[in-house]
Amino acid sequence: MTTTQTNTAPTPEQSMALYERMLLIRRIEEKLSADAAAGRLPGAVHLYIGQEAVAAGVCMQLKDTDWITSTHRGHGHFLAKGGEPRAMMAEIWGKRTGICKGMGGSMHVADVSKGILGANGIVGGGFAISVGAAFGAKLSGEGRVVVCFFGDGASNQGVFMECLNVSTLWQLPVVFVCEHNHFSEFTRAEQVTSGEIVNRARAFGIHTAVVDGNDVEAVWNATAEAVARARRGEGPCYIEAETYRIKGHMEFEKELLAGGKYRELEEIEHWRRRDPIDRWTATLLKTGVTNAAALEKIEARVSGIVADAVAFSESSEPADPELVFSLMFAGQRP
Ligand SMILES: Cc1ncc(C[n+]2csc(CCOP(=O)(O)OP(=O)(O)O)c2C)c(N)n1
Repeated sequence: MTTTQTNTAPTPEQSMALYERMLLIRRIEEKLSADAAAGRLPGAVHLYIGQEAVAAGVCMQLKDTDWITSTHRGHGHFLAKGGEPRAMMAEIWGKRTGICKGMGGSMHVADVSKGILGANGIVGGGFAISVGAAFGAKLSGEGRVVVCFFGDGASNQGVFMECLNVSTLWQLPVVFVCEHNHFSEFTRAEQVTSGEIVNRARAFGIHTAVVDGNDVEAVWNATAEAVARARRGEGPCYIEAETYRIKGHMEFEKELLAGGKYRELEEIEHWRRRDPIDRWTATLLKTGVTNAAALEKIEARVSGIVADAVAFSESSEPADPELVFSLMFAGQRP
């Protein structure tokens, strides 16, 4: 493992921004979870609760002009990169004011204007997109960096190796961020993944870092170094963030499993005690960066943003099915 040597600790302002972004992701997803439980939500959602430190710690090191590719578990990446909560909420609810006009839903939230090249229902679908984008970034010479988020399960797709290979060969400005949350759907990582994933990147001589993905400062620091290297033209980096998915693989998991189970409650409780937001709150209070009153204000502000996103979505019209003919068939009726 290569560790960060430079002092990249977040300033008090950055520390509070990291906190607020994580809280926004959490509160929006808690609302989605409640709506799903009440049977109100159209379609499936894969929630990111417990993994917020990865999206926030990585994306808040990026510029608006940098790009990210995301996964089927993409709400956190979208919001952390500056995507609009209103537009995401409306998209998930299938409304025409959604960021993809309600045609994509939860697994396809994208906003190219913010550098969010898209969530993706294809596991491992972001690898080649990010490497292609990084090739474009290198050719344009504007100093743009691309981050590719993926899960431990996705690391078993062959395209991962192809992308490690070509991005190293061509020294592309891409940072591969593996969110090792220990599961692929209902299967434990050790049942489908051999060896350590980081070794796959090491085999190509790529700069690597393995961090506690529930420690937002550790993620932030590792990303600072990876992004700086990529911007300097030193090629790809790989960050592995160990974290845990607190919610099910998807909402409605219980119905799908029909009484079966693939993990113990004790394990979930163990990880709840390592909650990234609680840990960061404790650090901020202990170091005097914040106090209870300031945190309450942030909570109120975030609640307001969530309520506004919900109201916006509720008052929006459903998606226009006719759009299928212009968006999916490029102007031609099949
Ligand atoms: C190419 C492809 N194969 C299989 C699936 C079904 N599938 C959806 S999510 C998932 C697990 C992915 O695990 P991981 O990459 O670790 O992400 P996590 O769900 O843990 O965030 C699978 C197998 C899919 N969507 N796409």
